[in-house]
Amino acid sequence: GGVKAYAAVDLGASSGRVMVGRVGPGSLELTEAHRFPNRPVRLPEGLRWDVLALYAGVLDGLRAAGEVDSVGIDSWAVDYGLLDADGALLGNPVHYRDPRTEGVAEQVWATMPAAELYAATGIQYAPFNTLYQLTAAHSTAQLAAAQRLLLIPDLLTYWLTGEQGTELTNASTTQLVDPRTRDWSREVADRLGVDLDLFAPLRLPGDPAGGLRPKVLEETGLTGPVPVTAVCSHDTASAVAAVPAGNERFAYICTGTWSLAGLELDAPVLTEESRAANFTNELGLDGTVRHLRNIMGLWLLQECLRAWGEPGLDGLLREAAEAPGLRSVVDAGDAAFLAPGRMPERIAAACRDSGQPVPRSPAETTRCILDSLALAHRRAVREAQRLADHPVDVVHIVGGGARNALLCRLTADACGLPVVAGPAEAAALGNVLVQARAHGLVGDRAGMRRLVARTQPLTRYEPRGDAAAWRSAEARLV
Ligand code: LFR
Repeated sequence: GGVKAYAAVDLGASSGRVMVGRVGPGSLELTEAHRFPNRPVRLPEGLRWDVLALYAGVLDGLRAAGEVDSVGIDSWAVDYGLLDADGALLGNPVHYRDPRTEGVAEQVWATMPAAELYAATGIQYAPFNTLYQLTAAHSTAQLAAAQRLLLIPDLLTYWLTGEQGTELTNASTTQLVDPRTRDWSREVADRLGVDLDLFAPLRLPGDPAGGLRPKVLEETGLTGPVPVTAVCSHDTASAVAAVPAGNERFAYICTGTWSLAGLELDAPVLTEESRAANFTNELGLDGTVRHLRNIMGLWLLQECLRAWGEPGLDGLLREAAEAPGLRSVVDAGDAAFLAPGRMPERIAAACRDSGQPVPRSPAETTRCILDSLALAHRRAVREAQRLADHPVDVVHIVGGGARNALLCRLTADACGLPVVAGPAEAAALGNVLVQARAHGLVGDRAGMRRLVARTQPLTRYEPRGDAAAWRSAEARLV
């Protein structure tokens, strides 16, 4: 008795899913109701998200999920849709990998230097931060016609419920929020000419976000009322909320298209050193801060697989595990790998340019990518501890990469720390748990984490002592 069902909509850069989490006293069970591709589209005007296909996927997923007690939505960060005065969407949301932001940051910094921007927002430089996207869009007809800006999860929530809001964890990735006040930074907006009236009022994870509209109930076959609950709508915030850590001495790596590696803190680290090391301070559940670095992540491998005609991953990983380790490494934090296309060639070029052997086969390239990711994980985990003066005893790997045993083992070796891998569906679990907590079913953050640790399968990897090899590989990159 007392078991409730929550639908978690979790949208990633390459696929979306609707999961159903069943939560009872001491129990937590996650099943997949529906999964659908997220295929960006190249239009003459640039790279766009097919957000109507995503919305259709959400509706299909809710129909497949059946009766639930609430719905929550999370997705990747920074991107948005614009609405006109009638509340209609103006064009397809621009993909964060669209090149429109090239060179824009320099323009912004001429008005507000990067150091001041970091001191005000705590957000690391990335070309795709919403702030730079809005600057790139400055004189477009679309922005001139826009009355409202909704971040992707807020846009889908609006279509489901008719209600508009801006969820805080995702809002922090716009680079327009002050992480100390957890409110908009008027200073940044005013100096850089961003109209904050574009944004709907802020809401917090756990806040009510309306109910499914009658037409949505009809389309999904659900019986109302079905409330929608604001969750940590930034997928990384949801994933960190579900990290099964037993105390605060942990680092996490959220692996998927990206690797987001860092710490959960009570307050932002806004030092110049932290900025220079390109660490961000994104807002999380209950006023926490994610002090982390964005690393290119499994995007490097996904793009290679696409170039190789999608060979089976399992066979490739088996061969990569046999290939010689740390032969060549590339800087997996380098924004040069951001754009899609020709990834095997770009990795080969990076090896050649740094005087290292060029990988000769898909297995060797795969090994080079995973060694490079592990090395980037090592650097991020070590630097975060130093910058935040916050020691860690264990590294938690969550997200899709938790299923990649070779990546987890190499990360344990590289960090010289035990790695606890899982859950792979951390974002969906964090989404479910915030809904469950809003409805009084689970306790505080520590209680949520205990529930994940007790109910989800986890794998532990002990580090093997080849620290010198990783140190010398690291030296090759600087
Ligand atoms: C991960 C993620 C990262 C963000 C990137 C772009 O899915 O949300 O946290 O930096 O996508 O939005």
